[in-house]
Amino acid sequence: MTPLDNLPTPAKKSDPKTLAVEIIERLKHGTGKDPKAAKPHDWLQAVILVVRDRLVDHWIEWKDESRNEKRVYYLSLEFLIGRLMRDAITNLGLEGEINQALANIGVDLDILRELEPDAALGNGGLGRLAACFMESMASVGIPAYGYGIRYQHGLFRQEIRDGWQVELPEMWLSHGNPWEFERRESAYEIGFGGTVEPRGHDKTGVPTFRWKPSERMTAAAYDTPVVGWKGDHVNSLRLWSAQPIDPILLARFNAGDYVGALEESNRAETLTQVLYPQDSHIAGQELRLRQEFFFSSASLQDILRRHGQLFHTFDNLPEKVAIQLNDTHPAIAVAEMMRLLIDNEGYDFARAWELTNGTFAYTNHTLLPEALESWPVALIERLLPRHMQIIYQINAMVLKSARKDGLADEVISRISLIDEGGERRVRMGNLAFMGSHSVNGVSALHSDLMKETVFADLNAVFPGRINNKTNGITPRRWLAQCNPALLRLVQGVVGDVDLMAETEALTGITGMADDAGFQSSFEAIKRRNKEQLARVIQQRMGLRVDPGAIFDIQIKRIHEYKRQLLNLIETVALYDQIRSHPEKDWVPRVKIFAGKAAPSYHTAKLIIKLANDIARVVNNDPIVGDLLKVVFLPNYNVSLAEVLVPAADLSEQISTAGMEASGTGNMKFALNGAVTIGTLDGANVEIKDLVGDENIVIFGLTAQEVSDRRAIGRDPGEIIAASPELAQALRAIKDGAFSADDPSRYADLIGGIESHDWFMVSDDFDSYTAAQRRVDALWSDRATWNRMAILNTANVGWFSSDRTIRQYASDIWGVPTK
Ligand code: 26V
Repeated sequence: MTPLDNLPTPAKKSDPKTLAVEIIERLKHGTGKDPKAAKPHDWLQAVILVVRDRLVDHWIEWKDESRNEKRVYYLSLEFLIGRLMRDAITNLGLEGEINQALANIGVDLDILRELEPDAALGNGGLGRLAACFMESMASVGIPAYGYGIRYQHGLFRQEIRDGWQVELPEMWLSHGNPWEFERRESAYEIGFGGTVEPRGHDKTGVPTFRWKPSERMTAAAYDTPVVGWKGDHVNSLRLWSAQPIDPILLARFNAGDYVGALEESNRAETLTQVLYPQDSHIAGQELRLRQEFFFSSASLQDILRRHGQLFHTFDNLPEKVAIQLNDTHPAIAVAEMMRLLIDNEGYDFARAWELTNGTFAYTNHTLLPEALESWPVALIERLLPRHMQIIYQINAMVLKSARKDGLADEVISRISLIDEGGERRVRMGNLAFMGSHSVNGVSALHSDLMKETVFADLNAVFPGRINNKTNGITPRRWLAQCNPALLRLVQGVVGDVDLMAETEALTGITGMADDAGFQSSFEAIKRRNKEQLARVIQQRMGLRVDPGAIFDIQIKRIHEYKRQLLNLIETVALYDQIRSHPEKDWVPRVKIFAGKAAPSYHTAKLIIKLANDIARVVNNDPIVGDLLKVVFLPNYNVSLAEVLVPAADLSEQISTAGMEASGTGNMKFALNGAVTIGTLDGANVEIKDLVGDENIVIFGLTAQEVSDRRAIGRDPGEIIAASPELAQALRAIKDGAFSADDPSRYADLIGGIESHDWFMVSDDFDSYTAAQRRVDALWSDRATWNRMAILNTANVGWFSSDRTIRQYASDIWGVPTK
């Protein structure tokens, strides 16, 4: 009992009047502003601080309550969290009260919302998944920490100038960040370089070592509270920022070397300056490896410190700690954990390996060979010499046992941690795999392909280690917040069930799928969401689109395997046909695209230019009018997705089969009543199983057919010759019909399709256009379309990330959920 235990800590009241008084109070005393002169940004700051106060009470309580329970640590280089205010307000159930409070003061919450910066600390699917998981872990009551990097600059801001992508720095911290708490007490030293020195021998006579880094810096913690549904549990997202140990090297300063005195300081701060914007290609920069080690080491030191304080031993680490690696980006943590246990805690190698392996689990998010991480042995040796030693030792142990089991030399060389073909490199996927007791894929198809392709050999050596955890999305953000009218409508039907906690109860609307009244309400909500999007398009692009048309949306990173090009070529073919027969009874469409291209990915940037070129020509053609419009919305991010997803009629999920690990946008669209046009790839397969064949439009080659065709080899020229529509569209693009200012702009892009077409655009083209015409026919019968849309919403509650997290909790982490 301390004197503090007797202090009353009354929970804060949250009626509109109290809230209004506190908001004004915060404005005055927290930001030093006169309410009469306050700007919207000041009000935003004040509202966030008041909401945050309410979170903090739950946060402290929850930390205390879950002290001795097993904790989950989610290590990810990306957390694409977007805006946080609405999340906190809905999950605390304060929406009505805050609205009322602000109305009394004469401030509009919707205006404030738009001012909150969108935290883009991630590239795409992998980062957004980490954000949904954080929210779900809090919602199902798992004591969890997310660990990542507090980038000064998140993913670049995209502008479109003359149709080309231009990258500008993203400045999410420029107005400060009211959500975070700097934890000065949680700072750790991180080393790089230097030497490994022998120290002596352990009890059994094994030599011991100590790493003496030549370069050192500090990792400083910043915590953001993550509140779960209903506000019962609040977890932490802990992001690390690099800081110099000595801000100024005094000796050099005094010697007159003012710039040199700051060298170390600048070097440290550079480390967490910026998120790497590639999501599909390893460029192999040293700074990236430094980021990976920096945040892995800081996180592990933090985890071990907390564990040591509670239990005074690490013998029980796997019983109390689960560490999930989000892809291989934190894979170096496997070697760092070994170093900390052996060099700092005195464990022998075998026991340290047991503890490490029992604690770690690894999620793979892509099979693309160019995205599989590996680092030159020479680089790791220079930056992390002790870790390189440990990696060799792990490798020796695993390969020795594989040899004993009679594995062939080719197999041994494929599972080795060292890739010996050319410059020697460390395979981070293999390190993560060996160091983990569980390795999972993110959709049923992807997990099967893992076993058949990249991890086939490791799967044979460690049978049963690979498992599947199909991705999910949080229904709080992706239904309640982005589409409150739809939630109200379905809630009215399912009655007294908490759809945000039991999202599968959405099946309760199945019986209404053919009900004319329900259909018309459902359609009316979609219509209003489309009108809202039309306003955004009007404001940002100065383009008027007809909300009565099919809103056909493809939003995701721009990548050849995602095949925005297939969609664009089909758009050209359709345009051509409308022009030839404008009198026919066409179904009006608005084709909407958004997404960023990696700055160094030239083909992806050219695809953006093509979309804009096609848009310019099509949108200004009076023959076509409202029958077809093409829109490329700049600067796709989480906030824009929240407007686009509820406004879609048709969801484009058209990757080359076998290449999209899961997709999560596909789930968001289906939940909001869009029909999917898609290939049998990633989680599309599971969407089809849930909604039924008649409520999804599937086309194209299967993953098996794609791999067979690639093995046999085929001539895209022949395929194109057999499809007059495709040939005509390709010719138009290639000959400059959309690029009169530079007629040969697309010659190479189209040439690539004609010659090798790795992503099988031509193979799937006819099947895709036929599927699009099926969509037209289905749309023309409104009752049929509405039925399909309703049955999508009804049947995809299973994709709640609460379900995914419960599966991780029971199958991998061994932690209870509520
Ligand atoms: C790779 C790299 C390479 C170095 C620079 C930065 C960087 C960032 C990310 C990646 C890996 C990208 C993998 C990825 O995002 N996979 C996506 O994961 C989603 C969530 O599981 C899944 O839905 C998508 O299908 C999958 O493409």
